[in-house]
Amino acid sequence: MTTLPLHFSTEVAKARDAGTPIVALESTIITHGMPYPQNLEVALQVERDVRDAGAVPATIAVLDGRLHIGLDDDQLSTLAQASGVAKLSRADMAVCIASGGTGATTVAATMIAADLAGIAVFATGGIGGVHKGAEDSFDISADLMELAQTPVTVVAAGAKAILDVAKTLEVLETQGVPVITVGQDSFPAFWSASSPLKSPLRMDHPAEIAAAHRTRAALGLPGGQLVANPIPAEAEIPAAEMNPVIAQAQRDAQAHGIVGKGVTPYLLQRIYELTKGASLTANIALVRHNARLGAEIAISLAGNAR
Ligand code: PSU
Ligand code: MN
Repeated sequence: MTTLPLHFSTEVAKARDAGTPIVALESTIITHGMPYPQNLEVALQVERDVRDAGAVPATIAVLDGRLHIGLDDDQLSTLAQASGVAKLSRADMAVCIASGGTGATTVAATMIAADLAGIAVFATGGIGGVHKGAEDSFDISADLMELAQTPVTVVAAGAKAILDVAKTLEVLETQGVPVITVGQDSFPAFWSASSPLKSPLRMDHPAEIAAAHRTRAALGLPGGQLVANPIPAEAEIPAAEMNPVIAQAQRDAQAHGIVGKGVTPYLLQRIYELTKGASLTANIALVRHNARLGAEIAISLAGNAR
């Protein structure tokens, strides 16, 4: 396995010993997604949601050069208030750890860490993907290639709707990533429950998703799967309302010359301002919903039912 020391929280270490199902959680959402103190409140709430559903949460981050699998409340609180925290994807992790830095893990980096720790399920808000205008910028998130090579099931409310979602689905298909939408035929659009795009695959029960995860491994295929869990209807913002806001945020990003790693955090922040906070309320609802489904899948995987 790994020669890198992993630093487990007391709770996660106990769960590993007891064989309790564990759900990984990312930390970029805390440091690059929401303002303090809401980010801390949400991080703690999402952890409680995983526990209430019968699993143990493992929030992942690099603190002072140590890769942590599970953070205690003090560590979460410190991270939520820290400034200048690096945003770590696959490309950045080794340098951050080697130089004793502190960084929050994106979907790609959280998958890598979860896999090192033997955690098969990870719940988050939305994955990164192909940005609009990628034909010029070449801006395609490393999250997509990670799904193709690291065997973790990622539960998200689809790809973030700030992206070119059709191109994102094309790249996932090219990379051989199963994209499984739960309970409906259309692929969800993050803040909105559905989109005009058809989901490549559909399953309706956590046990089926767990069976697909096991079967992928049995086939000897590398990589994970993307589980698209639509935001609950009562919490969604209809696409007709979101689309002009997303377009405005995109224009603002261009006008300010935002590129690279800065794009996703800028757009989410701008959309928060333009919707007067409504986007964040929806974001919180969908992350909590994904945490609960992640726990159910992890519980199914821990049992042996097929
Ligand atoms: N949620 C947020 N802000 C973010 C992200 C999520 O509120 O910045 C992150 C996720 O961690 C996702 C990443 O993996 O954006 C994708 O960024 P990029 O497109 O730079 O790969
Ligand atoms: Mn990018």
